Amino acid sequence: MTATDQSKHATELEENFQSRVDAEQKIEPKDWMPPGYRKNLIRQISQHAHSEVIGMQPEGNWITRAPSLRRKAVLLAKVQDEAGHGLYLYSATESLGISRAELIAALQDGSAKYASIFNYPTQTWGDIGAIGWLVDGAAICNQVSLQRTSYGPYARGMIRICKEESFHQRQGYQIMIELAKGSPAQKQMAQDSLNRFYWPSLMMFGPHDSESAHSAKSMKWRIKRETNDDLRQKFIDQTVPQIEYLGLEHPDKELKWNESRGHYDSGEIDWEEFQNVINGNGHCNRQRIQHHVKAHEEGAWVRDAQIAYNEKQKARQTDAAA
Ligand code: FAQ
Repeated sequence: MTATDQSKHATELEENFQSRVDAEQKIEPKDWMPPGYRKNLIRQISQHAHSEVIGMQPEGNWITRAPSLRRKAVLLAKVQDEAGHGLYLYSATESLGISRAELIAALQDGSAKYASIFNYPTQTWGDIGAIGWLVDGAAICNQVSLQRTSYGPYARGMIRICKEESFHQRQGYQIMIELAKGSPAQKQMAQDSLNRFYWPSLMMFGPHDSESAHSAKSMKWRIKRETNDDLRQKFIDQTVPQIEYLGLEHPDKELKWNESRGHYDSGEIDWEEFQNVINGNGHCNRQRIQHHVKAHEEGAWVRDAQIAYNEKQKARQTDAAA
Protein backbone atom coordinates (compact mmCIF):
# COMPACT_ATOMS: atom_id res chain seq x y z
CA MET A 1 0.00 0.00 0.00
CA THR A 2 1.39 3.47 -0.89
CA ALA A 3 1.60 6.21 1.76
CA THR A 4 -1.40 7.96 0.15
CA ASP A 5 -3.44 4.75 0.20
CA GLN A 6 -2.51 4.18 3.83
CA SER A 7 -3.62 7.64 4.86
CA LYS A 8 -6.89 7.24 2.88
CA HIS A 9 -7.48 3.92 4.63
CA ALA A 10 -6.84 5.50 8.07
CA THR A 11 -9.31 8.31 7.31
CA GLU A 12 -11.94 5.79 6.24
CA LEU A 13 -11.45 3.77 9.41
CA GLU A 14 -11.76 6.90 11.52
CA GLU A 15 -14.91 8.07 9.71
CA ASN A 16 -16.48 4.65 10.02
CA PHE A 17 -15.62 4.59 13.74
CA GLN A 18 -17.14 8.05 14.31
CA SER A 19 -20.33 7.17 12.47
CA ARG A 20 -20.72 4.04 14.63
CA VAL A 21 -20.25 6.17 17.76
CA ASP A 22 -22.72 8.77 16.46
CA ALA A 23 -25.26 5.98 15.80
CA GLU A 24 -24.93 4.91 19.47
CA GLN A 25 -23.33 1.57 18.58
CA LYS A 26 -21.06 0.26 21.32
CA ILE A 27 -17.37 -0.12 20.51
CA GLU A 28 -16.09 -3.55 21.62
CA PRO A 29 -12.51 -4.63 22.50
CA LYS A 30 -11.67 -6.22 19.13
CA ASP A 31 -13.14 -3.39 17.03
CA TRP A 32 -10.86 -0.91 15.31
CA MET A 33 -10.53 2.33 17.31
CA PRO A 34 -8.35 5.45 16.94
CA PRO A 35 -5.20 5.21 19.08
CA GLY A 36 -6.23 8.42 20.88
CA TYR A 37 -9.61 6.87 21.83
CA ARG A 38 -7.87 3.81 23.27
CA LYS A 39 -5.36 5.95 25.18
CA ASN A 40 -8.02 8.26 26.59
CA LEU A 41 -10.16 5.32 27.68
CA ILE A 42 -7.22 3.59 29.38
CA ARG A 43 -6.52 6.86 31.22
CA GLN A 44 -10.08 7.49 32.36
CA ILE A 45 -11.18 3.94 33.20
CA SER A 46 -7.97 3.10 35.05
CA GLN A 47 -8.16 6.33 37.07
CA HIS A 48 -11.75 5.44 37.85
CA ALA A 49 -10.61 1.96 39.00
CA HIS A 50 -7.85 3.46 41.16
CA SER A 51 -10.42 5.80 42.74
CA GLU A 52 -12.67 2.91 43.72
CA VAL A 53 -9.77 1.02 45.32
CA ILE A 54 -8.09 3.97 47.06
CA GLY A 55 -11.60 5.07 48.13
CA MET A 56 -11.78 1.98 50.35
CA GLN A 57 -9.18 3.46 52.70
CA PRO A 58 -11.00 6.44 54.28
CA GLU A 59 -14.09 4.30 54.99
CA GLY A 60 -12.20 1.11 55.87
CA ASN A 61 -10.66 3.18 58.62
CA TRP A 62 -14.09 3.24 60.35
CA ILE A 63 -15.19 -0.41 60.09
CA THR A 64 -13.99 -1.30 63.60
CA ARG A 65 -15.27 2.00 65.04
CA ALA A 66 -18.78 2.05 63.51
CA PRO A 67 -21.25 2.58 66.38
CA SER A 68 -23.16 -0.75 66.21
CA LEU A 69 -22.81 -4.27 64.84
CA ARG A 70 -25.39 -3.45 62.16
CA ARG A 71 -23.46 -0.35 61.08
CA LYS A 72 -20.21 -2.37 60.97
CA ALA A 73 -21.84 -5.00 58.73
CA VAL A 74 -23.32 -2.38 56.40
CA LEU A 75 -20.06 -0.45 56.12
CA LEU A 76 -18.07 -3.64 55.55
CA ALA A 77 -20.42 -4.60 52.69
CA LYS A 78 -20.10 -1.13 51.18
CA VAL A 79 -16.30 -1.14 51.28
CA GLN A 80 -16.25 -4.61 49.70
CA ASP A 81 -18.52 -3.32 46.92
CA GLU A 82 -15.92 -0.63 46.14
CA ALA A 83 -13.26 -3.35 45.74
CA GLY A 84 -15.61 -5.11 43.30
CA HIS A 85 -16.08 -1.89 41.32
CA GLY A 86 -12.30 -1.56 41.08
CA LEU A 87 -12.09 -5.11 39.72
CA TYR A 88 -14.74 -4.61 37.01
CA LEU A 89 -13.02 -1.40 35.95
CA TYR A 90 -9.51 -2.91 35.88
CA SER A 91 -10.91 -5.75 33.75
CA ALA A 92 -12.54 -3.24 31.38
CA THR A 93 -9.20 -1.40 31.10
CA GLU A 94 -7.30 -4.64 30.46
CA SER A 95 -9.62 -5.34 27.52
CA LEU A 96 -7.90 -2.37 25.83
CA GLY A 97 -4.55 -4.19 25.81
CA ILE A 98 -2.76 -3.07 28.96
CA SER A 99 -1.84 -5.28 31.90
CA ARG A 100 -3.02 -4.93 35.49
CA ALA A 101 0.63 -4.75 36.61
CA GLU A 102 1.23 -1.70 34.37
CA LEU A 103 -1.89 0.00 35.72
CA ILE A 104 -0.92 -0.59 39.35
CA ALA A 105 2.64 0.63 38.67
CA ALA A 106 1.24 3.90 37.23
CA LEU A 107 -0.90 4.44 40.33
CA GLN A 108 1.98 3.77 42.67
CA ASP A 109 4.54 5.95 40.86
CA GLY A 110 2.06 8.85 40.69
CA SER A 111 1.74 8.97 36.89
CA ALA A 112 -1.96 7.97 37.11
CA LYS A 113 -4.36 9.98 39.23
CA TYR A 114 -7.31 8.94 41.38
CA ALA A 115 -10.24 11.03 42.66
CA SER A 116 -9.04 13.96 44.76
CA ILE A 117 -11.76 13.41 47.38
CA PHE A 118 -10.01 10.36 48.83
CA ASN A 119 -7.09 12.46 50.02
CA TYR A 120 -9.24 14.01 52.75
CA PRO A 121 -9.18 12.35 56.19
CA THR A 122 -12.24 10.77 57.86
CA GLN A 123 -12.19 12.29 61.32
CA THR A 124 -15.63 11.42 62.72
CA TRP A 125 -18.51 8.99 62.20
CA GLY A 126 -20.35 11.89 60.54
CA ASP A 127 -17.72 11.77 57.77
CA ILE A 128 -18.86 8.25 56.88
CA GLY A 129 -22.40 9.60 56.49
CA ALA A 130 -21.15 12.52 54.40
CA ILE A 131 -19.06 10.26 52.15
CA GLY A 132 -21.97 7.91 51.42
CA TRP A 133 -24.37 10.78 50.85
CA LEU A 134 -22.19 13.32 49.02
CA VAL A 135 -19.26 11.35 47.56
CA ASP A 136 -21.30 8.37 46.36
CA GLY A 137 -24.03 10.87 45.39
CA ALA A 138 -21.58 12.79 43.18
CA ALA A 139 -20.18 9.52 41.82
CA ILE A 140 -23.70 8.36 40.80
CA CYS A 141 -24.47 11.68 39.11
CA ASN A 142 -21.43 11.13 36.91
CA GLN A 143 -21.79 7.38 36.49
CA VAL A 144 -25.45 7.40 35.45
CA SER A 145 -24.37 9.30 32.36
CA LEU A 146 -21.40 6.94 31.87
CA GLN A 147 -23.83 4.01 31.50
CA ARG A 148 -24.24 5.41 27.97
CA THR A 149 -20.51 5.69 27.30
CA SER A 150 -19.43 4.44 23.86
CA TYR A 151 -17.09 1.65 25.03
CA GLY A 152 -19.11 -1.51 25.68
CA PRO A 153 -17.23 -3.04 28.64
CA TYR A 154 -17.16 0.32 30.47
CA ALA A 155 -20.87 0.99 29.85
CA ARG A 156 -21.89 -2.47 31.08
CA GLY A 157 -19.69 -2.18 34.18
CA MET A 158 -21.33 1.16 34.97
CA ILE A 159 -24.85 -0.30 34.94
CA ARG A 160 -24.03 -2.70 37.75
CA ILE A 161 -21.90 -0.17 39.64
CA CYS A 162 -24.71 2.41 39.61
CA LYS A 163 -27.12 -0.01 41.29
CA GLU A 164 -24.67 -0.56 44.13
CA GLU A 165 -23.80 3.13 44.42
CA SER A 166 -27.50 3.95 44.98
CA PHE A 167 -27.48 1.69 48.04
CA HIS A 168 -24.27 3.38 49.23
CA GLN A 169 -25.79 6.82 48.83
CA ARG A 170 -28.85 5.86 50.85
CA GLN A 171 -26.84 4.29 53.67
CA GLY A 172 -24.85 7.53 53.93
CA TYR A 173 -27.91 9.74 53.91
CA GLN A 174 -29.52 7.56 56.58
CA ILE A 175 -26.50 8.10 58.85
CA MET A 176 -26.87 11.85 58.27
CA ILE A 177 -30.61 11.75 59.09
CA GLU A 178 -29.94 9.94 62.37
CA LEU A 179 -27.23 12.43 63.35
CA ALA A 180 -29.15 15.52 62.21
CA LYS A 181 -32.28 14.46 64.11
CA GLY A 182 -30.27 13.36 67.18
CA SER A 183 -28.73 15.30 70.09
CA PRO A 184 -27.30 18.82 69.56
CA ALA A 185 -23.78 17.32 69.60
CA GLN A 186 -24.76 14.77 66.92
CA LYS A 187 -26.37 17.49 64.78
CA GLN A 188 -23.18 19.53 65.11
CA MET A 189 -21.16 16.49 64.00
CA ALA A 190 -23.36 16.18 60.88
CA GLN A 191 -22.97 19.90 60.11
CA ASP A 192 -19.19 19.73 60.53
CA SER A 193 -18.94 16.74 58.14
CA LEU A 194 -21.15 18.48 55.59
CA ASN A 195 -18.98 21.61 55.81
CA ARG A 196 -15.76 19.66 55.24
CA PHE A 197 -16.99 17.32 52.46
CA TYR A 198 -19.27 19.63 50.44
CA TRP A 199 -16.62 21.54 48.47
CA PRO A 200 -14.31 18.55 47.84
CA SER A 201 -17.40 16.69 46.51
CA LEU A 202 -17.94 19.45 43.95
CA MET A 203 -14.30 19.06 42.90
CA MET A 204 -14.99 15.41 41.97
CA PHE A 205 -16.54 16.64 38.70
CA GLY A 206 -13.17 18.00 37.57
CA PRO A 207 -12.13 21.47 36.37
CA HIS A 208 -14.51 23.89 34.65
CA ASP A 209 -15.28 22.87 31.05
CA SER A 210 -13.14 25.77 29.78
CA GLU A 211 -10.13 24.28 31.65
CA SER A 212 -10.81 20.60 30.97
CA ALA A 213 -8.03 19.12 28.83
CA HIS A 214 -9.86 15.96 27.75
CA SER A 215 -13.53 16.98 27.55
CA ALA A 216 -13.74 18.03 23.88
CA LYS A 217 -12.32 14.75 22.57
CA SER A 218 -14.17 12.66 25.14
CA MET A 219 -17.51 14.29 24.25
CA LYS A 220 -16.89 13.82 20.51
CA TRP A 221 -16.10 10.13 21.03
CA ARG A 222 -19.01 9.84 23.51
CA ILE A 223 -16.71 8.52 26.22
CA LYS A 224 -18.20 11.32 28.35
CA ARG A 225 -21.89 12.07 27.77
CA GLU A 226 -22.21 15.24 29.84
CA THR A 227 -19.67 17.89 30.67
CA ASN A 228 -17.98 18.46 34.05
CA ASP A 229 -19.93 21.69 34.70
CA ASP A 230 -23.32 20.25 33.66
CA LEU A 231 -22.92 17.26 35.96
CA ARG A 232 -21.69 19.47 38.82
CA GLN A 233 -24.74 21.70 38.38
CA LYS A 234 -27.07 18.68 38.59
CA PHE A 235 -25.41 17.65 41.84
CA ILE A 236 -25.58 21.17 43.31
CA ASP A 237 -29.30 21.39 42.50
CA GLN A 238 -30.19 17.96 43.87
CA THR A 239 -28.28 18.50 47.11
CA VAL A 240 -30.12 21.69 48.19
CA PRO A 241 -33.43 20.00 49.22
CA GLN A 242 -31.46 17.18 50.86
CA ILE A 243 -29.63 19.68 53.09
CA GLU A 244 -32.93 21.42 53.85
CA TYR A 245 -34.56 18.12 54.87
CA LEU A 246 -31.71 17.48 57.30
CA GLY A 247 -32.24 20.93 58.81
CA LEU A 248 -28.54 21.77 58.30
CA GLU A 249 -26.99 25.00 57.05
CA HIS A 250 -25.78 25.08 53.45
CA PRO A 251 -21.96 25.47 53.36
CA ASP A 252 -22.15 27.72 50.29
CA LYS A 253 -23.15 31.19 51.53
CA GLU A 254 -23.38 32.52 47.95
CA LEU A 255 -25.89 29.89 46.83
CA LYS A 256 -28.89 31.51 45.17
CA TRP A 257 -31.75 30.28 42.97
CA ASN A 258 -31.51 31.71 39.46
CA GLU A 259 -35.01 31.85 38.00
CA SER A 260 -33.92 32.52 34.42
CA ARG A 261 -31.43 29.60 34.35
CA GLY A 262 -33.67 27.29 36.36
CA HIS A 263 -30.62 26.33 38.45
CA TYR A 264 -28.81 27.43 41.59
CA ASP A 265 -25.92 29.86 41.19
CA SER A 266 -23.10 28.97 43.54
CA GLY A 267 -19.89 30.27 45.06
CA GLU A 268 -16.53 29.51 43.42
CA ILE A 269 -14.58 26.35 44.23
CA ASP A 270 -11.08 26.80 45.66
CA TRP A 271 -9.23 25.65 42.52
CA GLU A 272 -5.84 26.13 44.13
CA GLU A 273 -6.77 23.52 46.73
CA PHE A 274 -7.98 21.21 43.91
CA GLN A 275 -4.68 21.56 42.01
CA ASN A 276 -2.68 20.93 45.18
CA VAL A 277 -4.61 17.76 45.94
CA ILE A 278 -4.47 16.31 42.41
CA ASN A 279 -0.75 17.06 42.24
CA GLY A 280 -0.03 14.94 45.31
CA ASN A 281 -0.10 17.52 48.09
CA GLY A 282 -3.43 16.87 49.80
CA HIS A 283 -3.74 15.81 53.46
CA CYS A 284 -3.48 12.08 52.81
CA ASN A 285 -1.91 11.54 49.34
CA ARG A 286 1.32 9.99 50.62
CA GLN A 287 -0.41 7.88 53.25
CA ARG A 288 -2.90 6.51 50.71
CA ILE A 289 -0.19 5.40 48.26
CA GLN A 290 2.09 4.02 51.00
CA HIS A 291 -0.79 1.93 52.29
CA HIS A 292 -1.55 0.68 48.77
CA VAL A 293 2.10 -0.30 48.20
CA LYS A 294 2.18 -2.17 51.54
CA ALA A 295 -1.05 -4.08 50.83
CA HIS A 296 0.13 -4.88 47.29
CA GLU A 297 3.46 -6.24 48.54
CA GLU A 298 1.73 -8.29 51.24
CA GLY A 299 -0.53 -9.79 48.57
CA ALA A 300 2.38 -10.88 46.32
CA TRP A 301 2.11 -14.49 47.54
CA VAL A 302 -1.51 -14.69 46.33
CA ARG A 303 -0.50 -13.57 42.84
CA ASP A 304 2.48 -16.00 42.86
CA ALA A 305 0.20 -18.84 43.96
CA GLN A 306 -2.21 -18.06 41.15
CA ILE A 307 0.61 -18.13 38.56
CA ALA A 308 1.97 -21.43 39.96
CA TYR A 309 -1.54 -22.93 39.86
CA ASN A 310 -2.09 -21.82 36.26
CA GLU A 311 1.25 -23.38 35.26
CA LYS A 312 0.32 -26.69 36.93
CA GLN A 313 -3.03 -26.68 35.13
CA LYS A 314 -1.33 -26.07 31.80
CA ALA A 315 1.20 -28.88 32.45
CA ARG A 316 -1.66 -31.26 33.34
CA GLN A 317 -3.49 -30.40 30.12
CA THR A 318 -0.30 -30.94 28.08
CA ASP A 319 0.26 -34.34 29.77
CA ALA A 320 -3.34 -35.38 29.14
CA ALA A 321 -3.10 -34.40 25.46
CA ALA A 322 0.20 -36.32 25.00
N1 FAQ B 1 -9.57 14.12 41.08
O1 FAQ B 1 -9.71 17.06 31.37
P1 FAQ B 1 -10.32 16.71 32.67
C1 FAQ B 1 -16.25 7.02 43.54
C2 FAQ B 1 -7.77 15.24 36.44
S1 FAQ B 1 -15.63 6.96 41.98
C3 FAQ B 1 -8.39 13.79 40.51
O2 FAQ B 1 -11.63 17.35 32.99
P2 FAQ B 1 -11.57 14.15 32.39
C4 FAQ B 1 -16.88 5.81 44.10
C5 FAQ B 1 -8.05 14.40 35.20
O3 FAQ B 1 -7.90 13.02 35.49
C6 FAQ B 1 -14.92 8.56 41.73
N2 FAQ B 1 -8.05 14.13 39.26
O4 FAQ B 1 -10.39 15.13 32.81
C7 FAQ B 1 -16.57 5.70 45.54
C8 FAQ B 1 -7.03 14.95 34.24
O5 FAQ B 1 -5.74 14.47 34.60
P3 FAQ B 1 -4.81 13.60 33.57
C9 FAQ B 1 -14.16 8.59 40.50
C10 FAQ B 1 -8.96 14.81 38.55
O6 FAQ B 1 -11.05 12.78 32.56
C11 FAQ B 1 -17.31 6.40 46.47
C12 FAQ B 1 -7.02 16.42 34.59
O7 FAQ B 1 -7.50 16.52 35.93
N3 FAQ B 1 -15.06 8.70 39.37
O8 FAQ B 1 -16.14 8.03 44.09
C13 FAQ B 1 -10.22 15.18 39.06
O9 FAQ B 1 -12.13 14.51 31.06
C14 FAQ B 1 -17.00 6.28 47.81
C15 FAQ B 1 -7.88 17.26 33.65
O10 FAQ B 1 -9.28 17.05 33.86
C16 FAQ B 1 -14.58 8.65 38.12
O11 FAQ B 1 -13.41 8.49 37.90
C17 FAQ B 1 -10.52 14.80 40.37
N4 FAQ B 1 -11.67 15.11 40.97
O12 FAQ B 1 -12.72 14.44 33.48
C18 FAQ B 1 -15.54 4.87 45.94
C19 FAQ B 1 -15.62 8.75 37.02
N5 FAQ B 1 -10.89 15.86 38.11
O13 FAQ B 1 -5.50 12.27 33.39
C20 FAQ B 1 -15.24 4.73 47.31
C21 FAQ B 1 -15.01 8.62 35.67
C22 FAQ B 1 -10.09 15.94 37.04
O14 FAQ B 1 -4.73 14.39 32.29
C23 FAQ B 1 -15.98 5.44 48.24
N6 FAQ B 1 -14.18 9.74 35.32
N7 FAQ B 1 -8.93 15.32 37.31
O15 FAQ B 1 -3.50 13.45 34.28
C24 FAQ B 1 -14.65 10.88 34.78
O16 FAQ B 1 -15.85 11.05 34.57
C25 FAQ B 1 -13.66 11.94 34.37
O17 FAQ B 1 -12.39 11.33 34.33
C26 FAQ B 1 -13.61 13.19 35.34
C27 FAQ B 1 -12.51 14.14 34.84
C28 FAQ B 1 -14.95 13.90 35.30
C29 FAQ B 1 -13.30 12.75 36.77
